[in-house]
Amino acid sequence: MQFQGKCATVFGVNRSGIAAAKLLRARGATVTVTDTRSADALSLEIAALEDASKPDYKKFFDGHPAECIADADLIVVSPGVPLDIPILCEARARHLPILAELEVAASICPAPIVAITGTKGKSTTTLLTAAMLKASGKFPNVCVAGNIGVPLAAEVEDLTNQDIVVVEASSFQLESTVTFHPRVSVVLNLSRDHLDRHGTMSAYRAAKQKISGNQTTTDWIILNGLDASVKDFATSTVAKTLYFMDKGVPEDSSVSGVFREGPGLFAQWNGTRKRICDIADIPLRGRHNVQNVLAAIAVALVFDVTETQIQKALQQFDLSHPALFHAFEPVRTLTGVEFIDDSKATNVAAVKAALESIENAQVVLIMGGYDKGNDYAPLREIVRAKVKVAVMLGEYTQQIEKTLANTTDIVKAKTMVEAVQIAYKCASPGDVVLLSPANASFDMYTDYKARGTDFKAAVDTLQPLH
Ligand code: UMA
Repeated sequence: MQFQGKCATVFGVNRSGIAAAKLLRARGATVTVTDTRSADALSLEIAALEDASKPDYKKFFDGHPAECIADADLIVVSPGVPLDIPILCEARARHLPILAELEVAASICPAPIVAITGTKGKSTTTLLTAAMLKASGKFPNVCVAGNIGVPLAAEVEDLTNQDIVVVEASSFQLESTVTFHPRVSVVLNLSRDHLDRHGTMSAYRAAKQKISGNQTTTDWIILNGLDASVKDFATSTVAKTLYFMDKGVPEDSSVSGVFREGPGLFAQWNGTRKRICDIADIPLRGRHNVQNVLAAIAVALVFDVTETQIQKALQQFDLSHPALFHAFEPVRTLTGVEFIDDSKATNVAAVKAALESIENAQVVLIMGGYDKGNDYAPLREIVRAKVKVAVMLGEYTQQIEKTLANTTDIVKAKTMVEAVQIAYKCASPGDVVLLSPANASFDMYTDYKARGTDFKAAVDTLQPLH
């Protein structure tokens, strides 16, 4: 895509908007930025734009006035900016292209892209995939970007065609892509999430499906063969399909992919089957992480990474990456009660996966937060089986309480400290206290990290019970 001489208006002055604005200016565009927040609130972000004080750099804060798109040839949106705000409806009526920061960056990216999406597990799979590609030694630079926290626009100018990019792609980013064309796409799973933004499941699904819309017959799509809602993504792309499945190897030897059988993970490829590694080699807990590893192995096989290199990547996997924090993270064991921080579980599917991962223990579950349009019904059965008490945190938990009624005991807490204290009192030695909220954190916190940090702090203050 050519940006020289174009006028671009960037919506949202945060990580993505700043990176997009800098990239567009470096590529010869005249840039306008706009944000609903005030210039005061954005002082650090405006400083990060670097040359924002130059006279040709237009800036509109405290909202998006009509003027901000008056000269625009194209609009670039940050992921957090909904596409149905009036000014963007106006831009659409004027047939202005509305592009995601990911679209802009990917359109000039010289390196092949592996794009990973799904409702849960994206960040972990992105890191596992990058680790395996690094271990292969085939690429001078394995760049990790996207929803994981680093916009691709901030990285793309440093890449060459010898490198490779692993992008964590969210529905918010994919929604405004047009030419985005990954060499390998991965769809981990799909369940109800972000309906406050997308409105319907079919709109959410359509956004995710854009990951493979431009793929060709020489590209690959990797799909969860046991998730009915993503399995049939194969029918709407011409890319070659690999499946991953964490239960059993398909009888049909013409099905290619990566599978779990007993304690082993196997690849089945062109009619042959080989053992790649064992469950015991996976450095992360939980069934959902077996699925994430299988998906990453499938990508690795596309790039001819060997079993030995995959095993080495798993052995040396860096567990200290911030994206892994608050994701089923063990915090402390006190008087035989284990505390697990899963604050990153902002949807129902993630809570279900966390509960499935806890074996041979009863759970005291802390949940609640900003509801994005969730349906909690899929939790009823597993809550009845595993959760001895559910502690509702915050003021907006009526819907959860209604749906989980008669499955477990429900108690309410106003603060995290109170929730943790109640949970500790309800737990017996051998039980697990799990913060897995099923909701976004914005009712009480700036983000899920702040919520998880608050949980850890509250757990740290607890004293042993005798
Ligand atoms: N804003 C407007 N107008 C609006 C709405 C918002 O101007 O109508 C402004 C806000 O004031 C803010 C900016 O737009 O300044 C929003 O920016 P942003 O939320 O897109 O912030 P970034 O820092 O660019 O973060 C984005 C992703 N954020 C979202 O998708 C909400 C980050 O994903 C991502 O890591 C980052 O780009 C780098 O690629 C976060 C996320 O919550 C982790 N993602 C969701 C998730 O994982 O569930 C999808």
